[in-house]
Amino acid sequence: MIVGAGPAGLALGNILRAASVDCLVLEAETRSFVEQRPRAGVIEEWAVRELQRRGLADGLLERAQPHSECEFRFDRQRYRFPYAELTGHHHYVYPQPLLVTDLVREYADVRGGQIRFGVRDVRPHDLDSDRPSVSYTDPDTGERRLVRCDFVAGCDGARGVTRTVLPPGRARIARHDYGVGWLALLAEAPPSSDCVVFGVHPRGFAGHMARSPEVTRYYLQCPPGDDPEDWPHDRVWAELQERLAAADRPRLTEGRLLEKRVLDMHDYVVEPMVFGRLLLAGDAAHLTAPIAAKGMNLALHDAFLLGDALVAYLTEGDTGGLDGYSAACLARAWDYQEFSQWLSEVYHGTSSGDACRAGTSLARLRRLFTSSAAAAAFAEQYLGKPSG
Ligand code: RFL
Repeated sequence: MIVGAGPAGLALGNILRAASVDCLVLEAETRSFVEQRPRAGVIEEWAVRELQRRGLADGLLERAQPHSECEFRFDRQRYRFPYAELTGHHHYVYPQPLLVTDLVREYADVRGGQIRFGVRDVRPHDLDSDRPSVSYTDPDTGERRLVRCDFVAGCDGARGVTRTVLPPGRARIARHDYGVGWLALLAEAPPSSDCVVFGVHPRGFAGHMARSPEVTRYYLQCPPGDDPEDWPHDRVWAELQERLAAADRPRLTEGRLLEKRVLDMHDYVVEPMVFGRLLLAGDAAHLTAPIAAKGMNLALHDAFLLGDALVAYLTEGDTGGLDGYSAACLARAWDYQEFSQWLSEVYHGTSSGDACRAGTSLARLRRLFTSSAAAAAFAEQYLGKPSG
């Protein structure tokens, strides 16, 4: 049983179906909602290769743009960082709704996986037994249904139910608050640069990320808890123009704002990720603020490991993958969180109001362009670790 049809749950379902393992995905939202929910865009190359190896990357490879550089802007100057030249690897930009659409279609329409959309009040039961179950309210009849299974995969994201049923004392939830907010914007405007741009500015961080030839994601640092309504169109574009300004570049191409929400930047990690027959994966187990664009990549990493581990156990009785699942996922989750916290200081230090933080965060940034060792280390973490 898989709770949640995001990248983690759907990648997992596809891996199980490829091995003819029966599974049911329960999703609280409708199919069209999950296929349109805008979120991530940056996928690491190792994740693309893993999706490809599992027959899940046809749409992505056809439509995603490979990226090879990013750009930092500060003091109205531009600093290109050629990570592909340093590592031989790329980032791919493929909007999360497109990936989710591909994964739903492959799971439900091609591999014959069962999926119920719009379910209510999902409740896992008997997780400490060999035969757990999940109950839910059927959206068509309003009746409660109970499904028994071998395992429950909790892939229901940051606001899901599976993490909340952990008995007290069985899990440690570590949390880190960055003390900043990001206004996450989607603009109906073509990208204004051929690569991802990070604006490090005394007024706060700003980011530019292409999503498609017509749509661009922007971020503006703001106080946590800010009301998106306090950010009307003109104010948003004035701040973006200021924080992303570069002396040798034209102004950003402006456009209608399609999405505007404030994210309070925080991370958490649940340790361990396994409780009896409940296996957490993706944002349900660890949230990484989108500072380093890592969350969906981690969700896919968990799904690959969990899928292989469940297939090995259910088809051959091999417990090795399941035994090592939590530790292997947590090692990468912590590694990515450390990078996210490091990068956060680069982005937010200059606007912290603390002269020491401002000075050291700019020193961090300059080091990337003056030390080949620092550049190589950054490129490796920015692109993420290959699988394994
Ligand atoms: P998801 O995608 O949240 O999917 C969970 C699914 O579970 C459903 N659900 C339930 N279903 C049944 N019963 C319940 N009680 C349920 N409760 C919830 C939900 O409806 C949903 O369909 O989790 P998953 O699969 O773990 O995937 C995680 C990623 O979605 C997330 O980490 C990324 O979006 C984070 N992220 C980024 N990650 C990257 O790797 N690269 C990026 O460029 C990137 N950009 C971003 C991001 C996240 C953002 N936001 C909105 C926080 C940009 C933004 C703005």
